[in-house]
Amino acid sequence: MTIEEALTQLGVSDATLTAEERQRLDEDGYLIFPDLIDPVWLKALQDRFDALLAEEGERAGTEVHQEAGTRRLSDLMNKGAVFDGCYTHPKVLAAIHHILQSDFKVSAMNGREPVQGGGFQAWHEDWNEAFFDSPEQNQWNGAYREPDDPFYVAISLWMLDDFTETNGATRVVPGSHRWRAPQFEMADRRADHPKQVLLTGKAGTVVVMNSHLWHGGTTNVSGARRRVLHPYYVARQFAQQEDQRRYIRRETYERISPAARYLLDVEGAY
Ligand SMILES: O=C(O)CCC(=O)C(=O)O
Repeated sequence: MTIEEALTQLGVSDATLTAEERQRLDEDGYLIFPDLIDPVWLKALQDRFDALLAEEGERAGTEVHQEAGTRRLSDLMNKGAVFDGCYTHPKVLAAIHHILQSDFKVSAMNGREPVQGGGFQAWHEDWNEAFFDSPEQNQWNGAYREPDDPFYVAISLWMLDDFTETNGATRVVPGSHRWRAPQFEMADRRADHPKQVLLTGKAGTVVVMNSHLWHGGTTNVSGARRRVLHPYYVARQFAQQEDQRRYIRRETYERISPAARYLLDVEGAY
């Protein structure tokens, strides 16, 4: 299978995105789809999110990582058929393909919920620069990326609650996917940026974002719930954040389509 065949089988065509939507991705580095999740599916996603938090307790999120001040979930592709339509959604996939312009796979699918007073993150992009402070130290995934290099990572943010001014909505700097990483440009990566935008939206909204865009969670001041799912993608030649072949369960493998198996890079696992 090729990525083009997988995308076609999952319902992506040249008409899936409008010219205006492609332009937003190119210029701003992100695209907002309001009401992408219908109310029945939204409720099912919320309920499963909460059931997993209750069931997994202290170990929730450990397949990838835990983060102080937040509740996190990981390995969601193996934790309910209700999540199958998230990482395989045609609009999301069309946008991810437009960003990456190459063969790609799912890197991980995590959940994140900042608790009251928590959730703040320094400006980062989701590449090696997120974790190391100098190009010499950048070893994660083996490729230091210059601004003119291809894009390697892209993510979608599935809002399961309203994202508001006060409950820890994600902030972004439009256009910054074409810049060097924030630690090379900002003295204080916790500071406000003059061009920053807060991604507010109603529950059911999905944002697709070039993960080289400067972004970060903000503090949940109000304490209102702010659950999000993060289906996250990487250019196919690189390692996944969560090794899908290691985690894929037989029941998941048997449930999902050949195209979804290709996206997870687990073909032939069973
Ligand atoms: O959930 C968010 O607001 C963004 C999370 C994020 O950027 C991260 O965990 O790296």
